[in-house]
Amino acid sequence: MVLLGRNIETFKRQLNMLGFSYDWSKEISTSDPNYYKWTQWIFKQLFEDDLAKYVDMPVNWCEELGTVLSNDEIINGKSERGGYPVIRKNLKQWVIDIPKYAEKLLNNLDKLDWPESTKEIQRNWIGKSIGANVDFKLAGTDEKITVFTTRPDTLFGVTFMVLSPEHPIIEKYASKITNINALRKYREQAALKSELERTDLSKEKTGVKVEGLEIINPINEKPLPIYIADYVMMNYGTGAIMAVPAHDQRDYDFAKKFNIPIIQVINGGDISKEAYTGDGEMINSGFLNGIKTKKEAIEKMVELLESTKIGKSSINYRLRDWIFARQRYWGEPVPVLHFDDHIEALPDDELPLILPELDNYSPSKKGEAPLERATTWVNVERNGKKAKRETSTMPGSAGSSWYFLRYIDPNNDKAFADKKLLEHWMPVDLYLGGVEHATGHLLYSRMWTNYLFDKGFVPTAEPFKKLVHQGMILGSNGEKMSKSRGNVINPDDIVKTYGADSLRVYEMFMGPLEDSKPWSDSGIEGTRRFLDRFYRLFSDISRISDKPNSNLEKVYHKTVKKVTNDYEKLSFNTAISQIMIFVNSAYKETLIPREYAEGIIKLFNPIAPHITEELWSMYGHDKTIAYEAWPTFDDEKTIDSEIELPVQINGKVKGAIKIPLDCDEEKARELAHKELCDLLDGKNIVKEIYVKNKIYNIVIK
Ligand code: ANZ
Repeated sequence: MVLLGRNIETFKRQLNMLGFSYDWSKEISTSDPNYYKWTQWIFKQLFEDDLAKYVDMPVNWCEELGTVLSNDEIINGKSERGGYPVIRKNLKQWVIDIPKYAEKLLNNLDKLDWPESTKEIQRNWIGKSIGANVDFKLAGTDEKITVFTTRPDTLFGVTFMVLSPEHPIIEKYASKITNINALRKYREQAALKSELERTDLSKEKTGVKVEGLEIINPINEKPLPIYIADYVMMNYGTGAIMAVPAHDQRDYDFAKKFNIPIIQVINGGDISKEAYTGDGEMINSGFLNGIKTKKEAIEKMVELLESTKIGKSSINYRLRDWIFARQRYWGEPVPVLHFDDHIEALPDDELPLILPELDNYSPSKKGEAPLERATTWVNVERNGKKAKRETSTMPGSAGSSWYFLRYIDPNNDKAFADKKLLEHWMPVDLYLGGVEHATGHLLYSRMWTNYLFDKGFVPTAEPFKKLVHQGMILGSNGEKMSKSRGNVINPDDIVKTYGADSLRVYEMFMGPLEDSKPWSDSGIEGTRRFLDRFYRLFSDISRISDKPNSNLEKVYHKTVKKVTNDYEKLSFNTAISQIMIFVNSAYKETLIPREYAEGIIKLFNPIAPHITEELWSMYGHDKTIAYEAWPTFDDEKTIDSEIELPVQINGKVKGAIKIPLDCDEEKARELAHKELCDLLDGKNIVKEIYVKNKIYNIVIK
């Protein structure tokens, strides 16, 4: 906690040093009991609505870190932190049923002013898939194995079934299976693989035939073999698939390897080489034969499946339960009690449930939560019944899923935020953050807000109306800044050498906000030189006059217009360029009207607050610029009366002429011919095209 406090102090000191005007009276900390009381309270609502559940499920387990990880904390099968191996393992876990919100999260995306690419990432992550569940009979039994398929139209092409190695049918029929040991061994091996490794399309297919069991294809009563293979996941669909090697590449690869027949049911492609996944006429498919589109064939088949009760249409989402527990000390305690036969949430008056102090905060290698050591805290009695507190804690994404609501009313001890205030402030108008949050924080906080909206606790379903991803400032070597790479720029050093405004202006001037761009020492030096030039110009009071200056009129109005519009678009680099243009023009003049000087100082204030405030006070003002009205411009005065018109010969630019705006054709021709008289001398002009204010083109033979 001491370390955390010191970190916060450093961050605050640096933010203040850089002149950010945060309202510190609204400061919150997700690790503060006054804050996490409400994280626990929201969890409690989710628990009581059956959206927070305690389930036995396969999880991503990282032995090295001694904890469970969520899918977005795993990169290429390794833990995001530290790069340690991650395996699948069954554990009792707290999860949030985010799939229940899949449809809402998907549909609401259309209403959001977010980068299209980020919406697409979320759509893919949610992964809605429309298909059918089809029941296959286990031969010689009453058992049914249900598969999920997006292609019920291919049912006549099924030549085997594949079960996930963890499918419960294996153990249920262990006594009938003659190679059960081989199956168990294969299952153990599969557990060592990450989901990504298992589903990688290009990997060599592996599997084992289930000897002793057979499945019946319900459409033609044909008996078919069953296999287990790790490319079928237990936690998607039903954990079992009908394999159609002719039209699914994974099944094709598998069938080739295990010498299983391949039956083509859609005409097209070359089945001797690879699966055919395109559209075509149905063949070898009984009543479907002759149908030419996938859509129609699926409809017909689903109709039959439903009327004969063999199957029914079904929707699946890739989105998984949000694993909501970590075997860590530093996290919000989960506010529940485990009794022998049930789980109960703590009553509201026992919130916040505060973390007990421990001698040793580190996780144990066996994956036991550190809180297991707090035996007096863990073991409690209620109405004479023994109960145990939950010892795993919430993940970091818990507190961050609703903090924007608490900013509105950070000290409220009756509710997480006052309803009237929520109505006034929500949704967040503009949210700035990295794209790496697309499938984590940005989905979790959407789910919590949608849920709180459904409960009537917040006025909007969606938390963030507009989203912008800022690019990263990279080290000067173009790599991500990190201690280990030795390319970190410390703001303290920069402020000491160049000043806070130099850092602010430089970062805004480096390029478009959304782009990642490398730090450059010469860049910050150049920025500092510009600030000196700006300061010299406007601090020379003898230059500031009450007389108008028609030479600066246009560039001033243009600057106010452009900077104002650019700020709205978050296009800070182009706004700064325009201010530079004004400064260059102003240096050419002996006198600058006070109105213009003050206007430019105000325009630059959001980016360079320190020097602009100082100049402002030099001009005799005693209140800060924050209380001033924003400068205005006159559109009429921004219009150029003279423009530069390119002149072309046969479509190639050969010169340019200065002409009045909206110049008539006759005058334009005269000037264009004069400009290019050498090139036109003795040439046969066949045509001339004048596009007003755009171009003058001469066609010669
Ligand atoms: C037969 C079939 C024929 C399939 C065909 C595809 C093409 P999406 O679109 O991602 O939802 N599948 C179903 N459950 C699975 C599981 N637990 N693990 C691995 N694969 C699974 O994919 C759905 C398709 O993926 C399903 O449709 C099923 O294969 C497979 F020409 O069924 B299909």
